[in-house]
Amino acid sequence: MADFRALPCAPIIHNMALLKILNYPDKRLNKVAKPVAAVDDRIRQLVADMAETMYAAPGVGLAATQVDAHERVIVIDISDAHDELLVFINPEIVWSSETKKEWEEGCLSVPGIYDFVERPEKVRVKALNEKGETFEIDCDGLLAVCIQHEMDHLAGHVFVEYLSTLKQTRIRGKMKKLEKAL
Ligand code: K1U
Ligand code: ZN
Repeated sequence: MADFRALPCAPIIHNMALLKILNYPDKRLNKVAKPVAAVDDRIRQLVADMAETMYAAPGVGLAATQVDAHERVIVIDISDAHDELLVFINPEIVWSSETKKEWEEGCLSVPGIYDFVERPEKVRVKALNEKGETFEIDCDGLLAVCIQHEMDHLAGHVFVEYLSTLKQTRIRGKMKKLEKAL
C-alpha cells in the first residue's frame, strides 16, 4: 500500500474571488497590518484572491489592508503582459537610496485621483514569497514607487497623506460625492 504521506502536497487553492477594495477615507485603511506567522494555504488563497482583484481593477499593486485583511501581504505586477506577479509577504525595506524622485501616483482606494509624491528613487526589499522562501529584490522606477506605496498601506497610510491639507479636504469631498453616486 502506497504511503501518501510521503507525496509532496500541492497547495490547496480554491476558486479565486474578487475582493472588495476599501475606499479612502475608510478608517480600516488606517489599521496597521500584522506579520504573517506562517505562509500556509490560507495565505496563498489570500494572495490568489488579491492578484485576481488587482488584475480586475485594473491596477499594478495591491496591499492586503485595501481588502480589509490586516496581514503583511502585497501583490505587484508592473509588466505590460500582466504575467509577472510579485508576491511580498512580511516585506522590509533593507536599504533606501539617498536620491529622491517625484512620481505621479494613483491608488485603487482613491479612484480617479492622481498626484505627485516624492520618495527614495531606489530601495532594496527583503520578503518571503508564496512558498515561504526569503528573497531580496532591488527596485527602481515604477516598482520602487509601487512597493513603497503598498508598504505605506500596510502601515495604515494612504498616499494622499503626503499632499497638502487643502488637497486632502478636496479629495475627501470628491470621495463623498462618489460614495453617494454608487
Ligand atoms: O495601491 C494601489 O492602490 C495600487 C496602485 C499602485 C500604484 C500605482 C502607481 C503609483 C503608485 C502606486 C495602482 O495600481 S493605481 C492604478 C494604476 O496605476 C494603473 C491602472 C491601470 C493600468 C496601469 C496602472
Ligand atoms: Zn494604494
